[in-house]
Amino acid sequence: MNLLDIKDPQFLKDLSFKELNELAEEIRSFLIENIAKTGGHLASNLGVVELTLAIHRVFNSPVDRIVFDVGHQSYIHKILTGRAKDFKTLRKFEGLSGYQKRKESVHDHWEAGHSSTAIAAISGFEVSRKENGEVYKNIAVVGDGSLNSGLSFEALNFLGHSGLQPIIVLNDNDRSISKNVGRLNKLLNKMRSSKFYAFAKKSKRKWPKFFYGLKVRLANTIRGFANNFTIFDELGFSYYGPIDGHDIKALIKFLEIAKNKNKPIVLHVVTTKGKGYEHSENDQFGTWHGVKPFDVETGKPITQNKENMTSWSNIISNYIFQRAKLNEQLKVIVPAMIIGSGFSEFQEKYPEKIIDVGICEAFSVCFSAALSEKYDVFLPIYSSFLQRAYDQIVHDLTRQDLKIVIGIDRAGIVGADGDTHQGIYDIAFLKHIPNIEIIQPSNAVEAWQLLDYAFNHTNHSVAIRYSKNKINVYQMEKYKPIDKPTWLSYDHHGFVNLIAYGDNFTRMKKYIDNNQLKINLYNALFIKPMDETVLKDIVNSQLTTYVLEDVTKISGLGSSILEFLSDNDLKLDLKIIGLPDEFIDHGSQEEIYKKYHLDEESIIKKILG
Ligand SMILES: Cc1ncc(C[n+]2csc(CCOP(=O)(O)OP(=O)(O)O)c2C)c(N)n1
Repeated sequence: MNLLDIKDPQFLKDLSFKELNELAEEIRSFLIENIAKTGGHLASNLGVVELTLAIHRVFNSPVDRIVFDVGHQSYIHKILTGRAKDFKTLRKFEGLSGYQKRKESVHDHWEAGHSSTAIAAISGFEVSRKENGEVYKNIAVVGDGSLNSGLSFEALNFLGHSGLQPIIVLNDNDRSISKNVGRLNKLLNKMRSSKFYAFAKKSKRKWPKFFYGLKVRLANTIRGFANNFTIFDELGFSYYGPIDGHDIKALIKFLEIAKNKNKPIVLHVVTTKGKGYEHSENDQFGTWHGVKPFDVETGKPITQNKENMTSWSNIISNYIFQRAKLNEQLKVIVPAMIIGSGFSEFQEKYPEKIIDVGICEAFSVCFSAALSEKYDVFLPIYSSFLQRAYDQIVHDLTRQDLKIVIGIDRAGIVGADGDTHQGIYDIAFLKHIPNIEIIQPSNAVEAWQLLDYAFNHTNHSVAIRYSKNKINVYQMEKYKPIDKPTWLSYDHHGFVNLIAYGDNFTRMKKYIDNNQLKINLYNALFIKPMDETVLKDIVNSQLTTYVLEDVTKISGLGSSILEFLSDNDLKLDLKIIGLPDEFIDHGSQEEIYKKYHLDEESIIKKILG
């Protein structure tokens, strides 16, 4: 069938099991072919093809509400709800989002991008459904990795005693991005290999629906007598599973049982992440979770890394690697992003010095704060995921003036993941908290200088920001120790000043140098505290001064300078160039910069007129 012709999932009701299986294979080929061109979350989607088909066969979307946790595995749902034709634009500027999006379709009732919100979301839907006397089903599809988070557990705790009828489909592939971690994972492993799974598999024989339901109930009762209740039973759910997540027939049977129950249900579905494409199915590390465009034959990325360029994450993890060689008391705490944060090699070399806590950002900060009593702690975490841990930064870390170094990765505009992942709020939500410093290098040498500062020259916690961009490894600069808040100045005999930090400083310096523009430049290595000596020089110059930042303009470095002027009764013609008070959609960094006039040409036009 032509997937591009699909308008809505109704047609699935008329397909035979054979046709459903054929459709599953067509969808797999479509996903591989398209994601090879656009990039995207390949492995997670290949794992839920049959599951998504079965859900849409049994339930009636959009009346029934299907919420995919994170939403990164909702591509099949998009295909079945009439969006296959837009896949060429997946994750591109003004194109199809990589997650569920309400403005895209009436079949998307909830939006995410961060994990572990789906069960909480359907909790809200369930209460309003019940109180408004409506008849429909709320289904949350949640991965085993996302189940680890406190937010998922808070929702399970609520729903289990609520008298509501949510259906939670636990998509258990034994993986988060990398190998899943923790005791819950062990528990699921045990359940996955239990006899009950064999029962589900054996049940391929034709059973009338009534007998089938009876058989399941009987098995559950026996399980209860044997005192073999699962954690979900204990939490107040009726648990069914494990179910073979690639057996459409078994899935449909169990989903129908779930649909007809008026109780909270957990369906434990076992899937293979990356199923049906050799490279992703055999992936042991998680490199196929989210991919850049690749060659379908070889599995190799289409664009190779430029020579001498590497990611900021690698620069930072390399420093920590060197530090670990000398420091017995170093611990790296990672909330589920070992690969993305550049710590795979570190984990191989120093397994005892690194702890992956799973998708538990709030826990990671509280835990690190307590560890800091005896250890030097480095906590790499993406800017947008750190949002989850705001209270732990205030309440547990800085209020007690404990010291860790937080590596804020993916700071600034991140591109294809869009509004849920933009790293544009961390300065705003950190800078007003006492006892934490915020720094950002603009090249590899500064990264080492600033990390040395963070570990050796301050007693407070430090957040070091770095972006998703690639940078030059061998930028030849002399290492100069930094032992206090420092801004670097570049006097170009200009009639105007520009203050920037991080990659924005680097690109503007390059542009200004190449075009020999008369703009004095300042590299604000410290966003908080600021270098007040250089700042006073800037005020004394009385030249119009621009501050450039690719974060929200509200409460960035620019507004700190305005506060400094106000506190010290100083006057300066200061203008802030940054992002407006709105969520920033997906698109390449260049496209987003252009849209918000943050590209080099627009900035210079603004400054020089
Ligand atoms: C709060 C938060 N932290 C980290 C991530 C990054 N992330 C996206 S998907 C994912 C793994 C999810 O694993 P699982 O729920 O098992 O889904 P799977 O992809 O294996 O189907 C992670 C860590 C995120 N989206 N949100």
